[in-house]
Amino acid sequence: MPKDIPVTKQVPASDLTTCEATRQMLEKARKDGVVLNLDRAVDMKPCPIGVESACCKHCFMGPCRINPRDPYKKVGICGATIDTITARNLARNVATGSASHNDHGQHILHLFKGIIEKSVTDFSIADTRKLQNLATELGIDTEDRSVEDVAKDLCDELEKTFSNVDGEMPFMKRVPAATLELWRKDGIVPRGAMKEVMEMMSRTHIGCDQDYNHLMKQISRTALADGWGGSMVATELSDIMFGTPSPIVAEVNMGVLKEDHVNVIVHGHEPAMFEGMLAGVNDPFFIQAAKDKGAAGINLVGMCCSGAEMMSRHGIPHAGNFSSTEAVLVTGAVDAMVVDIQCIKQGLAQVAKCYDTHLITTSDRAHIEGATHIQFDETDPRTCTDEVLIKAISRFGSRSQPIQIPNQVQKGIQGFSHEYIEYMLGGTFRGSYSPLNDNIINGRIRGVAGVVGCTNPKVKQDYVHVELVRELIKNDVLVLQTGCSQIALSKAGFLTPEAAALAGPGLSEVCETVGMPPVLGLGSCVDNTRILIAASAMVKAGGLGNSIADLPAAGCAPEWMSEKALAIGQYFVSSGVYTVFGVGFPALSGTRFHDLLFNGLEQQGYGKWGMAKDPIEIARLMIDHIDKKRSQLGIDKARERVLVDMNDRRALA
Ligand code: NFS
Ligand code: SF4
Repeated sequence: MPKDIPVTKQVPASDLTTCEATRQMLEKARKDGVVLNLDRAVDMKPCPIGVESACCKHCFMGPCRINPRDPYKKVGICGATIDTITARNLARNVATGSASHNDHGQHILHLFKGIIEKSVTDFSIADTRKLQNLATELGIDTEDRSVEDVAKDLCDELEKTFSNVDGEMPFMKRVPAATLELWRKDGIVPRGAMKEVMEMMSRTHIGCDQDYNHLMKQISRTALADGWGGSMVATELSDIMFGTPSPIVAEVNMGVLKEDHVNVIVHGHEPAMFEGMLAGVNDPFFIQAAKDKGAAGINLVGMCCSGAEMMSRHGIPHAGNFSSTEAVLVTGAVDAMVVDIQCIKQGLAQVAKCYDTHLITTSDRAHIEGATHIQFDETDPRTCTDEVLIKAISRFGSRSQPIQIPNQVQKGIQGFSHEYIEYMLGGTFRGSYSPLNDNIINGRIRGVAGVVGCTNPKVKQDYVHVELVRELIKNDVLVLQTGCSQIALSKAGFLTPEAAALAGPGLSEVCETVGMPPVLGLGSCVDNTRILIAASAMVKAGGLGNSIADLPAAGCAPEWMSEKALAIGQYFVSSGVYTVFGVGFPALSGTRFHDLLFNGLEQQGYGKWGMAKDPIEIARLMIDHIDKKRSQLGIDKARERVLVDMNDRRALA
């Protein structure tokens, strides 16, 4: 086994993660002489100026560094102030995040087009009802027309999400009127995603846009082009092609690996290759081939976001979130890990080599040195997926590594799409958010929180996610989840109806009546758009104000790390949601730009940013905001009554 580079200092594994399976694998890796991301993070000393975003590398006169303790004393060589420098840095982060989601969305649209044009024959349209509904919503005529004709028009309409250079993106039709009005007034309605990202990059070139207030507008527009643009296209079309999720039981954590099976992990973000793999592993030819090598079968497992999607749609087991992707290979039980795009650590190549696992890249946008590349082509998916299976089965037949699979595994209910939530609350014929609004107005539910995003080895894995959500539901806040956060809470057992016992009296009463968990898993990070749609539906259902900014709601990415997370955070803020980030925030506090993000935007009618590291403190910020919105709506008294009721009832009992 090749030895990895040694780390200079080591801390107890239990200080780095609260995930028991990951802890065990980290310890095994250390014994094996293999260095994982969690240990590399201990070894890395981030630059203190960079962490505050107080440096600029936008031209080669610099890099220019500003003293974080006295940020207005000096400017860059070109004269750029700390506000310009931080705004430009955030702008480029948001542009990258938005580009990632829009690239994904455009790919999904391309696949959809391939199905309509019949160049793609291995995939089809699974949810024609959703297709019709979406087309109607976007003003496309559906009456007496074939599915193909409607789909073709829908395709042309959604194409504008990416290619428009003026006008408004198609999904602006979904935005509550008052929210859209504000965007129009401020000139931040997104036109087309390619236009917004390109303009963001050009405006942040040296000597271009150097007014942080003006830059802020394009930051918002670029982020909105993600949430109400490419991400929303990705979610909606993925549902139409692969099925709209509804509740399904799935198993989560490394215990889903099976020693006597060929284990194939798919880790990434685009559902097409994973769907292709699913077809491949069900092929009797490969099942027999696996049996011929002595395996009991083929075990297909997901990780990260496409894993979260496959879990939501098909109940495919999920092995863990971002910080566990290297650790899972330490089990020795993974015969192949197949990846596509985003959040695939380059470090996987070295760990895979140490444990004789096939690491296979499949996207022409993401090769990794040391991995095997097998191109996935949606017009011919089996060429790729068959080759992956051949490699995995043959690796099973010649396994040389000792196998150690942590026995952690947790069942949970996944797959709460916006459509299902509407149906669950209102029933088939009058699906509606009114019952949710009613329960918020009468105070049983205090408010709604979106808790989403990554894990980041700067903080103990899963700890902030779990303790934050525990505190929120205890205080009657209904939690909606996506991405790696959802996996953290799934592992901790919160996505079960029994978790209602951990909720406050009002929320647990609602959960018991409806039969739902207090924490609803909505899918991948791209599926954060389901939260936007739910928020819009809440506004439209009435009684909670006119815009998203009026809702008693808040968002959080407690262990964020990616630029996508910044784009998501910004589109929530620009849509009207108070959004708290844990870990830290790349803007120097005490500067005017920081004040704009954390204060000024709210005064302009938007949401705003918040930051805190401690989960209880984050919960406090979110709950205070929810209570502030309740009192602005005049519904704070109702909640006081509910609580008195509960106390009275307890006193009687
Ligand atoms: Ni979201 Fe998914 Fe996870 Fe973070 Fe990465 S996998 S898209 S970016 S790390 S939640
Ligand atoms: Fe320095 Fe200005 Fe160049 Fe940035 S753009 S590196 S602040 S001179």
